[in-house]
Amino acid sequence: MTAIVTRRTLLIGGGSLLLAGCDRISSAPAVRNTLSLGEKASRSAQRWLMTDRQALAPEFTRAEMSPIFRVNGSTRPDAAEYVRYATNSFADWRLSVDGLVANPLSLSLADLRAAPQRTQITRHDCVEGWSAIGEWTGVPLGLLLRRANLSSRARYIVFHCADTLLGKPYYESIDLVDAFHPQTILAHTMNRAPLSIGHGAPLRLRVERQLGYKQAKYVMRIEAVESLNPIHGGKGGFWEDNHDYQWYAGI
Ligand SMILES: Nc1nc2c(c(=O)[nH]1)N[C@H]1C(S)=C(S)[C@@H](COP(=O)(O)O)O[C@H]1N2
Ligand SMILES: [Mo]
Repeated sequence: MTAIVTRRTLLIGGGSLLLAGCDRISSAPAVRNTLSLGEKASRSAQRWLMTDRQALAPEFTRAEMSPIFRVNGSTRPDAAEYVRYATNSFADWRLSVDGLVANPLSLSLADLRAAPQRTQITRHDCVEGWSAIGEWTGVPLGLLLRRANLSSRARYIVFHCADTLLGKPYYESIDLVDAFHPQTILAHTMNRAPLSIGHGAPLRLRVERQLGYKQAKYVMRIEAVESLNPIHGGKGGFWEDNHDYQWYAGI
């Protein structure tokens, strides 16, 4: 089940393929006053897309992929457990899916590769001011949550990572709208090769409607929770707790 859905597909009949940076342009009064009827219509379509949490992030072609996709943040976790898994090419590694689920899961990389997959070419935007387009393949998170039989009490999904930054564990969280978004995947493959350690091996989150720091690398455990308050600093993520970054980092 490899599905590549592009924004173009979504917009067939809508007439607009120009989606980037429109807000900035349209806020200038001179420009706003000269918009034609057609442009106004496409602008409202864009606005709808930008506010609709179900909307897809733009997808790109292989020709548009960045020749270099840099690594950022942790690039080689030094926790003993992680080093042991890495030394053995992650053969003994397991992803645990637990918390508010009726059927907790413990999945190997082979299990994850045997599940239905999604491949998407998307743009990663880091708050530090760089972007890169890469191709990601992995398992839709929603599929795992369904298999785990998520409780109706669950409100957030937390990603616990193998690394620490500034001596504190890296973690991230998203709500259920993003968790079940079709482009939210747990990627084990990047640019058609197994995820490298620099980019988060063996498994990382791709939550394409949000900024780079939400894309948790080195995911070891996925926990369904009712509240984020009891977890680490309580704000839902490493950067949210330690640097006042927004929890919802919509692009
Ligand atoms: N576990 C973990 N995940 C992380 C980070 C990190 O330091 N540790 N850095 C984040 C930031 S700020 C960015 S921009 C991206 C970088 O991903 P890349 O190294 O694949 O470019 O990972 C995000 N996920
Ligand atoms: Mo980032």
